[in-house]
Amino acid sequence: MSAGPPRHVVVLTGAGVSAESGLGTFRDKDGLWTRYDLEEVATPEGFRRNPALVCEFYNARRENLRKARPNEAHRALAAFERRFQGRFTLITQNVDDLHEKGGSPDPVHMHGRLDELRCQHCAAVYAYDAPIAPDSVCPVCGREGGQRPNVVWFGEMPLHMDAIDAALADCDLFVAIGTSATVYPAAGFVGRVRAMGRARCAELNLEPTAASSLFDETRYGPASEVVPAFFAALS
Ligand code: BV8
Repeated sequence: MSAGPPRHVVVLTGAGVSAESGLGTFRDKDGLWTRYDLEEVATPEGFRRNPALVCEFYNARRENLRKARPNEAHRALAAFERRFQGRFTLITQNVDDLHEKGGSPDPVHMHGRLDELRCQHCAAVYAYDAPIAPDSVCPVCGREGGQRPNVVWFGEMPLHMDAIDAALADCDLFVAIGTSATVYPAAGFVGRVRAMGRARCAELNLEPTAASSLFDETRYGPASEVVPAFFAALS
């Protein structure tokens, strides 16, 4: 690992980076998975069984997102990317648009996006911000029904994995922010980067996680504090 400034920084964010913007996390106290059964609202089987419940779950989260604003962590990541001379890849597990609203130009949404729909008839992916229902009509092919949130459910393949694999293989600094390291394949990224032996790994989180021992450096505290401090010292 080089002692100088990094050449290629890869950042992986999870729900904790958006917690201070008022969006719930998944596994904290009163997190989403403590109030909803993941199997019912975040699996293809759950959508087939009860599409109205899944539409309602995502409509409520999108309504919540409308009121949310990026926080200092989102802004610090975007500011670093603007001034950094090397390569910067921002991978997010989040389906919110707060990285974009905070100024990040091109986050890689490996679990999809809350503000997009996918038609199961013609596979079109399109932006939408109105509530959806099981009988919503596709604006591309015009067929009724079969419109689903463009998010990756459990048991489905995450998106952009080729680009993610290439970034993980090339980076010399890997930073995980606000993720409990519970959901794969994202939770396995730090192990893969360490096995390649070329990158320093840092974890910025509210508290230790299952993966903390795999990191060379860990900083605990709210993302809005630890993220600006970490990236200010980096450049
Ligand atoms: C896959 C999108 C394979 C939807 C999400 C059985 C069957 C099938 C698959 C599996 C199985 N068993 C295991 C698996 C694999 C499974 C998995 O990992 N399950 C877990 C539960 C064990 N993974 C999958 O299914 C993935 N796909 O494996 O496909 C495949 C192979 C070939 C072909 C086809 C398929 C897909 C996983 C994606 C699921 N979708 N979300 C939606 O959002 O509604 S996952 C969901 O959890 C979120 O997207 C989120 O990204 C993800 C991880 O959660 P975190 O972001 O880490 O959030 P969490 O609440 O857990 O933690 C928050 C952290 O922040 C905490 O540490 C907290 O301390 C910290 N924090 C809180 N406040 C702050 C803070 N930090 C800083 N500041 C603060 N203020």
